[in-house]
Amino acid sequence: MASAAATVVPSSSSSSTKIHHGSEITSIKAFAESNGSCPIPSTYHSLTEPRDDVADHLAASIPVIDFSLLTSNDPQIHATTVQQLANACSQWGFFMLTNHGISEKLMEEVMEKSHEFHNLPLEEKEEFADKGPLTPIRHGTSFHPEAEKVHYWRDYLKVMTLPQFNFPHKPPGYKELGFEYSRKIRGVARKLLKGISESLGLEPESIIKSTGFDSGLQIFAVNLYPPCPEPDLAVGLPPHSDHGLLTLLTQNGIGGLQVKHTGKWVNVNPLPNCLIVNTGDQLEAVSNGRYKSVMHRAVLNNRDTRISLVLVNGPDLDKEIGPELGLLENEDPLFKTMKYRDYFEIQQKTRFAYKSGLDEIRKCL
Ligand SMILES: O=C(O)CCC(=O)C(=O)O
Repeated sequence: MASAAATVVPSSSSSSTKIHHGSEITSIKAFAESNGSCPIPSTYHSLTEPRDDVADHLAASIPVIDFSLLTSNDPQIHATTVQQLANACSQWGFFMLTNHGISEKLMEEVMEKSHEFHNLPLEEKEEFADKGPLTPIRHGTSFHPEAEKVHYWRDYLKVMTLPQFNFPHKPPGYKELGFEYSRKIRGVARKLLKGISESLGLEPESIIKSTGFDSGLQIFAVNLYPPCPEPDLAVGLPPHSDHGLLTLLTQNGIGGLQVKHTGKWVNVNPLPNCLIVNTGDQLEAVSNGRYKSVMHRAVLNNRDTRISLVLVNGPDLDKEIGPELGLLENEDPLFKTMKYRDYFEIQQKTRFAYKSGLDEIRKCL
């Protein structure tokens, strides 16, 4: 199908001057609403591997971890669940977490307010325009439009919610809900990290202490993927891994997340009210490669707006992170030790370059 040029300004949009900045589209939501079912700009032809080339028979094998069993006082139940966690992290780097204790009501309310945020007029969101990776609150589109060859069909809000809490002051009530959700997610991530430490044969608090987790980073991302008239050409987010220790994700009931497993893409069909968890680059480094930071991507559809809430939980930005010493008694370190802040910067640059930031700290043995 023929494609429109990126510079086409949609005629039906009352705020068309805001949708574009120079030749760049500054909101894919606003653009999609005005573009209707017309062909998408060729600069959005960002899908490199077919979206339908998925191994659907593997979808039902995505591990499920019951959080209430992991935190059980019964030592046998706890130990069995720690073993399940070990298998999930080593074989998939990805699992669904049920019975996590965060209420469905809170999750729905945060989702609703997140949608309201993205629905604010563009002028209202201008004050949050992205000014760089460690800016506390940033709103933008794609990933880094000025630096990209191709763009991604996504608008985002990214907020640094830890170590200090930041959040947009609108729409009313969003900040309070964001705070509650951020802290609840952090609590779940902390308990998961204890289980993961144990699953590696370490003391439960080992990773929390060595990574400075209690003064660590949390980034709260709200991704919005509008319906795309040509979902076989564009992608919401290309294959990438996450920079932190653990990412906890939920979505608004619309599918699109795919995870790479044994070289194949697998659709993630979440169980009701679960959290989707993936291990990040820092956990791969800390575990000395036992728990791989898994590649995932977001594909699109032509009917529904998809929203995902993605909370990346990382170490203290000023902490030197490397393989846990307790794991190095009988093996060499596979990764160099590096400050998380420095790693984060490298990772942001290499993120979508079809290689992992981990390649930069992998040791050549
Ligand atoms: O929206 C999704 O399902 C994936 C989001 C993601 O991978 C990210 O924000 O890094």
